[in-house]
Amino acid sequence: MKRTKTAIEGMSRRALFANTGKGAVLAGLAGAAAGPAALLGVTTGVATGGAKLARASEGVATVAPGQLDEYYGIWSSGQCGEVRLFGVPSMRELMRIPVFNIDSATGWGITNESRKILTEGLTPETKKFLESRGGIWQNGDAHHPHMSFTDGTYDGRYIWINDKANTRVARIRCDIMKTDKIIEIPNASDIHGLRPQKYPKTKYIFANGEHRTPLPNDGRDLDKPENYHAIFTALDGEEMKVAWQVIVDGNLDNCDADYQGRYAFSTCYNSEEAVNLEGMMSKDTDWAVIFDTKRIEEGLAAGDYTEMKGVPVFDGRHGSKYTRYVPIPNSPHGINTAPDGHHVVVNGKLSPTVSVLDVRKFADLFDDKIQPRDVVVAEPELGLGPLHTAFDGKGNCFTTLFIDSQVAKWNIDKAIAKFNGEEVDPILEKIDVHYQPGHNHTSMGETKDADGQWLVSLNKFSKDRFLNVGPLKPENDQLIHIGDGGMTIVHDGPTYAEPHDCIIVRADVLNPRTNYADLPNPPYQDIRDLMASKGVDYLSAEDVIREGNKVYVFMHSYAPNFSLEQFTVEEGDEVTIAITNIDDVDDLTHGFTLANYGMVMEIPPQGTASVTFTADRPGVHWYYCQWFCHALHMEMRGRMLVKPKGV
Ligand code: K7E
Ligand code: CUA
Repeated sequence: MKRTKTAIEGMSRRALFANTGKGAVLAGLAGAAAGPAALLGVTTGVATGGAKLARASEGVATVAPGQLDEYYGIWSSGQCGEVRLFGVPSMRELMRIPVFNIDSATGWGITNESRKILTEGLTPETKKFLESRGGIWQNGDAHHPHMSFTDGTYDGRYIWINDKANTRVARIRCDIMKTDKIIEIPNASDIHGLRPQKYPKTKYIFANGEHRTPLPNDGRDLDKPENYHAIFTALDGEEMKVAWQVIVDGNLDNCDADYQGRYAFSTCYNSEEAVNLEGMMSKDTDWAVIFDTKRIEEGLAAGDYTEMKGVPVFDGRHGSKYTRYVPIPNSPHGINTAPDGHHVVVNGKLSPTVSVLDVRKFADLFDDKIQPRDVVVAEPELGLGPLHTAFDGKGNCFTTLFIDSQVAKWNIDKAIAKFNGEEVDPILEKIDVHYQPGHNHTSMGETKDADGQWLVSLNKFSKDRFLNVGPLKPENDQLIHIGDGGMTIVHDGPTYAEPHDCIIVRADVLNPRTNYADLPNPPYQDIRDLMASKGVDYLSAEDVIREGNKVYVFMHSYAPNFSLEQFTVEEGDEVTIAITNIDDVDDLTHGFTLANYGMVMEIPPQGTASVTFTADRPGVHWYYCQWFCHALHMEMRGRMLVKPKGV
């Protein structure tokens, strides 16, 4: 294959050095071959004398074909409603996990198993609302994917993610990398910020209800914004049930938790409680609100709450013993706990500052021994539009500056020293990113195991960075090396709408299965139970069972065959088709697509999948396998014959 010369290839070594701004780009890295940097094979001709690594300003970095990445990147997808798995540092997209979206490949939203997950956690009101709308939400807006913790670091069990569009929280089980639970959060309106408890083992998932609405939102107080409220939710991540909620002042934005297992905290904007832009920006300060989970649990035991839609709801507005409000300059957005376990960075958004809180002062604040602003230990000015902060585990922070299109690297200790009057500049370095960054993430950076290797900047705009694809452009996720020697962009990664957030997890933390054999709590338990109740063995099924106007079609598949080449039903029958994939070869997924009936499912190795529909179209309908599985994959098909009524 002909290889195109990259820009760097055509550049002399000297020019490359000169181009980087930091003379040390290649120097100092030759010894790094043993670290993750060694994976950075380079597609350019710029050799680095034995070391496999080259870092060049906006260079090309790949993990060589056949080599595995050192980290999983777990990406949200915004209004696409799914989760995506990336390899880091290659930035290869590895997989997509349907969550709140309808997925044409796997039949998510179409199969019985996925529809159960998509419907069972909805409130009765929403179920009723959706009755005439297909029964499930057709969209979601997934922002914040976060993994379960044990002792302050990822434990590889679950990923939770919010749906801002339809007020839900979903959970992905990491053994099969599929969504297994979705619940709607009652009383709240639009879940935005989401974080799991970090210590000792994730129990609560904290979820911010962003928008303020009347409580209950049933038509009362329509135009009385003074009666609107935002609500904070703690849900039990294991049970996937709401544990308790807290009504707060202002709009809740993002949240995080401490490393001690006691406090959670959220940024609040719109302390003005206005309903338009002008009103929301009229004051100079908003706040961070701190929740004391221990006090709340005591309040729960003491019955100090109101029950709303079956959930204990606490009043956490100003003056409550369950919360404290820390004034923060204008409209803070991201809130991030540092791996040192003590510092929390609140990102100013409309203020050029970030505010650093010290969790060790929170107990005194709740005991009213100090004032709210006394928990602020630093407030460095970083640049325009600070949105989110990531950490290297060495006391340094990386804050995205949306308006400046930069990432600022700064040091917490220096920021504290400056706050205490010393003449120091906490800013260590700034780098241009392309363009307008939102979230950013470091490798393991949201855990106590932050390793300071990689930073991903999720940029909202790509503008001219890629071939023009029309008015709608991709976002641009840039990979930045942050080891010793300064920050260097090594990869541009276009992404489709709109990954707000990601986490970067060491590969050894996740160990997904390769098939569904003997899977605990399988999603197909219901359909296998149903088969068993009719005396059918799912492994050898080739049965058509009629019960009144219900028809059950049970098959198994093995490349390149379905066990039934055809079956006949009558117009108007309610048909359930269930298929078990008995192939036990790695990576051998079958599919089932029923043409012109809108039915599709993924049939995973040694798993079972099912769909139910009404056969209201007479005629011959081919079904086929949509996953390339065999040289005779095209031939893997059969016919559903639908007899017209009365024939
Ligand atoms: Cu877009 Cu985390 Cu929803 Cu910030 S959030 S940018
Ligand atoms: Cu089975 Cu294609």
